[in-house]
Amino acid sequence: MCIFCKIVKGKLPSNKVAENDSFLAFHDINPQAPIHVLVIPKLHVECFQDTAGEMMAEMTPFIQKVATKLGLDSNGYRLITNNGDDGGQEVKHLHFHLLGGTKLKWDRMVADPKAENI
Ligand code: DGP
Repeated sequence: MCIFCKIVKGKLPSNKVAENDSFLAFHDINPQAPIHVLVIPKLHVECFQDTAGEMMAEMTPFIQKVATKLGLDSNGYRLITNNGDDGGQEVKHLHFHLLGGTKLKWDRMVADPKAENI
């Protein structure tokens, strides 16, 4: 069972922000911003590429409500999902990073973008 499935089942602790029957939001253990919350489906889905559109249709309003609950809706936030190894996904259970609480920087993704053909 993956780490996030253990959190869903209460076998690992988490600092919960919100949940419903299908989704859970909890604070990231290694925050990269003043507010850094992970939003996950309770059903195990490995990554965004494997995610059904119907799930995203339900997840979108949940994420929006979490952002509002955290007071991020007016000033803005960043929503990221890392997909697969090149995307830097460490936990193979779909999750969206919801980051905010300050003006976020937008740094380069690789050391030399031109050398990487992007
Ligand atoms: P990613 O690299 O996109 O797979 O991000 C995984 C995130 O999950 C990373 O920011 C740290 C967080 N994380 C890993 N293990 C735990 C945990 O046990 N509890 C919590 N709250 N967050 C975790």
